[in-house]
Amino acid sequence: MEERIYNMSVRNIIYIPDKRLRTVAEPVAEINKDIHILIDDMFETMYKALGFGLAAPQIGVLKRVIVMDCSDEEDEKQDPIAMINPEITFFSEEKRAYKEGCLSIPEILEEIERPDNIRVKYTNIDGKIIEREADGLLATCIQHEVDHLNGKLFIDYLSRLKRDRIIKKFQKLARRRAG
Ligand code: GNR
Ligand code: NI
Repeated sequence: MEERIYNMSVRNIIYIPDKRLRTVAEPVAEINKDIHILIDDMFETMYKALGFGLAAPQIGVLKRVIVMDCSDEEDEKQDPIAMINPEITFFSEEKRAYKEGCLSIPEILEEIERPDNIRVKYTNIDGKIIEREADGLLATCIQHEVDHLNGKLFIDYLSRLKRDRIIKKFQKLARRRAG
């Protein structure tokens, strides 16, 4: 087996209204070196941006891959989790609200209510199928990231008025960037 050393790189995060954030991502068919490089780069990008999670479409890669680290600053250790082809197999009736943000919608924070407890099935970086439970912030993060793979964003849970205001603001910013 070929082993090569490479440097992880921070990739560019894309913002709304980029259409790639509204596209359903493709399942990963084979876990190969390209997927490992993608995941390493996603962690590097997420940690640099100080996010709790990142989905591949946010760096313009339309594949069903997400990374997360919901450990808080007081935790001694990091808790990096990568999921390939994640599927949520159970949602609790009980809900919980968190102030959510998204690296693709900078500086917008809104309280969003979601199921508090979930089960998620996914393939890990070693190609093993894992099924686990999650609650609290991790459950929220997994739901937020899986939504990205389906072209869904947290602002879709807001009232239409609020959502349209946010979209307009970012359309204006994009026009200004394009000159
Ligand atoms: O950094 C992020 N914070 C966050 C806060 C509450 C619920 C979900 C998240 S995920 C987000 C990073 C991001 O945009 N992931 O897609
Ligand atoms: Ni996000």
